[in-house]
Amino acid sequence: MTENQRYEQAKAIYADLGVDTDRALEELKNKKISIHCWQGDDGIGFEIKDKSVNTGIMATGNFPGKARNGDELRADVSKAMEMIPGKHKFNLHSIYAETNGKKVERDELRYEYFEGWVAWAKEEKGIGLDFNPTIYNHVNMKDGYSLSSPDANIRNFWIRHTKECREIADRIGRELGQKCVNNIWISDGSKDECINKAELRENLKNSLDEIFATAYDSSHMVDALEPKLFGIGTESFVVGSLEFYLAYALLHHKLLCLDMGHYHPTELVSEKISSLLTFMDGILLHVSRGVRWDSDHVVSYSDELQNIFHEICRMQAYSKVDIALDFFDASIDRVGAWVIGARNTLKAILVSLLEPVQLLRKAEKEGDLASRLGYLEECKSLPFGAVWDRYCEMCGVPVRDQWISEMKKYEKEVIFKRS
Ligand code: RNT
Ligand code: ZN
Repeated sequence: MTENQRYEQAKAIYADLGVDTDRALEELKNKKISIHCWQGDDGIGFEIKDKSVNTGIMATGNFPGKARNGDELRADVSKAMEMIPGKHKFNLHSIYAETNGKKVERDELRYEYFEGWVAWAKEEKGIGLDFNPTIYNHVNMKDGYSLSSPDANIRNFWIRHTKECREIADRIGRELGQKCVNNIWISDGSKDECINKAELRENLKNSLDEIFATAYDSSHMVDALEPKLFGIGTESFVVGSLEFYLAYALLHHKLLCLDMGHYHPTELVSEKISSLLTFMDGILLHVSRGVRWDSDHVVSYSDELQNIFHEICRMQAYSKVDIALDFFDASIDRVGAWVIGARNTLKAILVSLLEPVQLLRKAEKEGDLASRLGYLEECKSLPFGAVWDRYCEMCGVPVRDQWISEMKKYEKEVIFKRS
């Protein structure tokens, strides 16, 4: 049976439930996900520095051949994009500045160091870029604190850095003619009990007020704030908690960034979406996978991933949600990691668009709850694979597992040749 015949069969089955698969595929084409640069080199970046320090996050694993410069990283992600259907965005951290061998401090970054990225984004037929200040792995994380530090010099250093990053993000957004999301995440916190929580939070609030004093046009640059429950070395206390940033974002109309790996193991991001969107202008999703205490495994096609997109789709809220990937696995082929996480995310978005929401809503409104559960369960074995395969074929990317041999070829020809 051809791909097309499989698709036609699936289309008829969905049509019986009132779902138009052609329309779902058209809608999927407009959904952009932001592919994160930091999977390509384990989050190291290109900074020239005297001293390496580790604070906040850490990638583990020794898979050979990680990208060592802009050209290699661009080549690798371009390869990954050949295996991911659709046109997307690329998410840069400020440490991916290309300074041409010059040592540039984090509070001295300028747009010009990102021109190579902007030129590449234009070449890659109109992909967008997102941005992030890099507030970790730095000597100025004094005692583990940055924007919340009790030391005003430390705070000011990071305020300057973050203000510059907003400026750079705005310029990138204007150059590319599309929105650039600037997401702020800091690792400030404490390994053990902290008795000074309120003062640290007051400091962070004041730093953010200073950072956001400059207003930008939201069609080019939008700010997001990313909370976290705990991290490596901040097991007992994190300054930028959910409640802290939720309150700040609500008061100041910022995006709240929900990372799937930043909550208690049984606390689900999918459960938060309808509450937050009742009050907020929008949210940024960091699509990730928590495993026990760790937050950043390659995204798999899980119930939670699917439920997140079902929630968004049922609320018709896709226009209010920016979708970004966030994981880093240094133990497997990094191009493969990107492809797996991105394809799973897009697959989950597609399945959300294929849900017979009308039928479900009708059953619920009429109090016919066995039918509601019945449809929900039957949906789990509908032939969405045939629709997904058709989409990959339409977009000219490998169908099903065919991308794996392409990845292996790239490993042999490029990745393993890097010393
Ligand atoms: C860390 C946060 C954050 C980072 C990136 C690199 O826990 O999730 O989003 O992963 O900024
Ligand atoms: Zn994140």
